[in-house]
Amino acid sequence: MLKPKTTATRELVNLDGLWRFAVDTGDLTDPWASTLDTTLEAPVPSSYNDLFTDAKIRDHVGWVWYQRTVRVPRGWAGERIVVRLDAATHEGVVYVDDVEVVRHEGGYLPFEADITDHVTAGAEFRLTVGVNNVLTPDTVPPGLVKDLPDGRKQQGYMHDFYNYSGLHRSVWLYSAPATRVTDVTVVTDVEGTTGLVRTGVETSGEAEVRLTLRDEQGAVVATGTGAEATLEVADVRLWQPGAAYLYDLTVELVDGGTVLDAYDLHVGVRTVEVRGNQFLINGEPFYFTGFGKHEDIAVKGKGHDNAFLVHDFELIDWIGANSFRTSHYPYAEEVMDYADRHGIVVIDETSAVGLNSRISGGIADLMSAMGGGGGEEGFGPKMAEAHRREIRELIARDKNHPSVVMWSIANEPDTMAEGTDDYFEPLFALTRELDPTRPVTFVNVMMAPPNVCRVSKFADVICINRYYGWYVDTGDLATAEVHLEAELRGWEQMYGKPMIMTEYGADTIPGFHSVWDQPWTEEFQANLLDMYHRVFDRVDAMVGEQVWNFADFQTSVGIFRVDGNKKGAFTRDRKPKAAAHALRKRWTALRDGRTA
Ligand code: BDP
Repeated sequence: MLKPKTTATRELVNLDGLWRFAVDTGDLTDPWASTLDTTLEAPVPSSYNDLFTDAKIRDHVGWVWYQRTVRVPRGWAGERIVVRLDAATHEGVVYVDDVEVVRHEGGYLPFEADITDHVTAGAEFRLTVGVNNVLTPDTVPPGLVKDLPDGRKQQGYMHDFYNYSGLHRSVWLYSAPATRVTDVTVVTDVEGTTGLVRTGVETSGEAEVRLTLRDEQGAVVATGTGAEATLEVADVRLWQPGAAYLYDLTVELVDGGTVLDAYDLHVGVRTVEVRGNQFLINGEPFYFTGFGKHEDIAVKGKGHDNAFLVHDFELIDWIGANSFRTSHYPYAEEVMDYADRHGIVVIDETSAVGLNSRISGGIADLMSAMGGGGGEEGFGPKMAEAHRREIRELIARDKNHPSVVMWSIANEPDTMAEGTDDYFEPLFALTRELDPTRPVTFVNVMMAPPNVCRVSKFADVICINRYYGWYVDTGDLATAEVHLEAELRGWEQMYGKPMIMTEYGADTIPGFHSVWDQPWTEEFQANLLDMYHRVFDRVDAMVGEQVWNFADFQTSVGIFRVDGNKKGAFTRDRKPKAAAHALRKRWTALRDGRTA
């Protein structure tokens, strides 16, 4: 799915700002049919949960409504007019005046509707968006709504981050010609010093496809024609981790000398390959350093914020990291574009998190209460359908990002139970069919070691999350070290594939200190990470380390969490803990080819 852009033939209006906002407690009839009866306003983009002081809004389960008036630019007569939402978490419905124009499930991926027939250039219309935050046994991620005795509803879920809701990303109105580019797929390869840029272009009508590739100075380096083409770039400059280089591809639809539509996109020429127990980028072994992240900040929750975007990438650079995983859902497209421009490598993950009934007592109870899909009985057909949709839409959105080097189709699902291999095998096949160029993985949970996990055999790279020294062997780093090394060697022997530790870490309260290995102290976090690094350095198949987490983040309440998860190397407001300085020492040395 193409990102909306201003081009020679397309115009774009951003609809962010303060919208009228109302919580649907059952007393609203057709909230789209007239001006919302409310005094509340909510910013877009932002989660709504932490904006207001009213707990009923924060904990609301169900629909909320956003509304604003939009004027269609008067110059758009004769153009197709499209409304595009970058995300509505978890389900969105859009009305133009009284007409429903699109409905979409999945909280972290974009959707749009052609509204040309419902609006007039130069005139205003009422844009109303409903957002539903309910998670059920059939949604991805799954959850369960409980009816409490006092009549309230409570959303339960299995994942360890707060169920922030709302319009988390931008809303756009754009114009495009009737005959237009509807999709572009770019796959790159390298032969000697020549870069190959293979393009596939889909259109909404008949027209000649013309392609022009320019370098960063604007010089044309290759041209081509046709729906399928291969552009050859002599003396190609590769997109490299830490040294991004982006060419500009312009796709034009031409009819008798007239340019009907033009669409521009960045192209990074690079290759990705798994060979033996190595992960190769541009034919060179690559070692991932970095984090599992979250989209999570104070007040805005999961609302996209460009200041935090820039600051987070600055801190990633400061600490010497080269990568992150979009744990546990697709991130805003601005993030992916920024990673492309700055040479940061991304493991791109779907929102399939919490497909596991076995983590912690409360969660197991919740899941057994759920029954059916996602529960102990296995992963139901409706969940599989939602999961397939998540994979399809993620790849459709992110396939052209050079920063994305691998797809992760789930985080810590149950892969121990019978039938989980039957559930996952077709999902791996689907991912490979949609994108034969990138390795595919999922992230394995601690309860499914090598001889137990039924799904790792499908993965190109073994990605595991381990908490030796924290959830097990708590505070005993010597024992943790023995257990960790034994397990890694088990994986290495059984699979012979490259391995990435996609999560390891310890909750840490900044300002807590000790001379002993005391969990929750800054020293303990640093010592625990250090112990993992010693082990990684001894195991050949290790190709990466991503600490859990980049920063502290909000979770649902529970006795395991103190105002959220505190495993960040940085606090929620991005102040470094002692571990951040220790990581910086190791990762800048690795980056610069020194020993720490
Ligand atoms: C893993 C999950 C992650 C949690 C982390 C933790 O993948 O989302 O936040 O553990 O417990 O199970 O901190």
